Amino acid sequence: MKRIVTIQDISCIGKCSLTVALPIISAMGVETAIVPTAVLSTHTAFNNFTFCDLTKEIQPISDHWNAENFKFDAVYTGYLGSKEQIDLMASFFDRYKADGNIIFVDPAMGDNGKLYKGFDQDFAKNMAKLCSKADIIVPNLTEACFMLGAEYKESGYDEAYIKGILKDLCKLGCKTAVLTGVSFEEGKLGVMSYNAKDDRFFSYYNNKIPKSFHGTGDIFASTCVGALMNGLNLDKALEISADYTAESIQATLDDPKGNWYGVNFEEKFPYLLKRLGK
Ligand code: PXL
Repeated sequence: MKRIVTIQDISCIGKCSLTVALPIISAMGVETAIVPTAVLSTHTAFNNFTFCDLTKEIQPISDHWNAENFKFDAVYTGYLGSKEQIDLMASFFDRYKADGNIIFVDPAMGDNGKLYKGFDQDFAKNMAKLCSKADIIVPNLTEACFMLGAEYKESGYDEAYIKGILKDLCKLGCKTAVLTGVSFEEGKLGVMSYNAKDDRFFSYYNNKIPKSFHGTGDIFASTCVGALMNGLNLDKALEISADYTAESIQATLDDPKGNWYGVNFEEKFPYLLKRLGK
């Protein structure tokens, strides 16, 4: 069985970060080790959330695992809380990078043109440095623009704008950049990727669901890691991840009791496993 490690916070209620990565990647048949970077009562879209920082645990956990000689087929980072945590992740990558494994960075820090509470431009620049060490990064357009110091366009952009951003992301040093939330056509939304070595773009779209939810970027990224660990190539992994995320959003809208703070991804596990041929 493949083993990955994912490093991000636990938002106890909110269906994001570790509370989606752990169930999704496990359900896909992959051992999922975790390093919780912080415990929050909810994600940061709620008011008055509690926050317990776990930065000081990260290095001791890594040291213990190293002494036990644990290896990982992928190292996947999501929401990180500080520059110090980013620096710790850079060392973590140096220690656990191996031939054939995947360093996967989701620079989760914003959406819709704005950074989440607690982040600033300086944090985005540090995240860009972490991306330089990755095999694959999966920012949305907001995160990409903050990392590059580029102009954010909500809509009305053309393919040249997106291709330029993807190339600039790869110039940071990562091998492949994936941009989520890309739309060139009214009613369509998808992803576009660029592999610098092969100088190759790939894109995939489905129908846009006119409502956005927290945690959907985490669902997309987790599914992508799980699909890659199931032996799919990145193009196929992106298709399945986009479709499963869209299915989960739609299931939430179809549920009269659907929550505002996260999507019904649990309901769509049978769909996800079917897409994997399981
Ligand atoms: O889904 C990204 C995310 C992860 N973790 C925390 C968040 C958010 C988004 O707001 O607040 C704590």
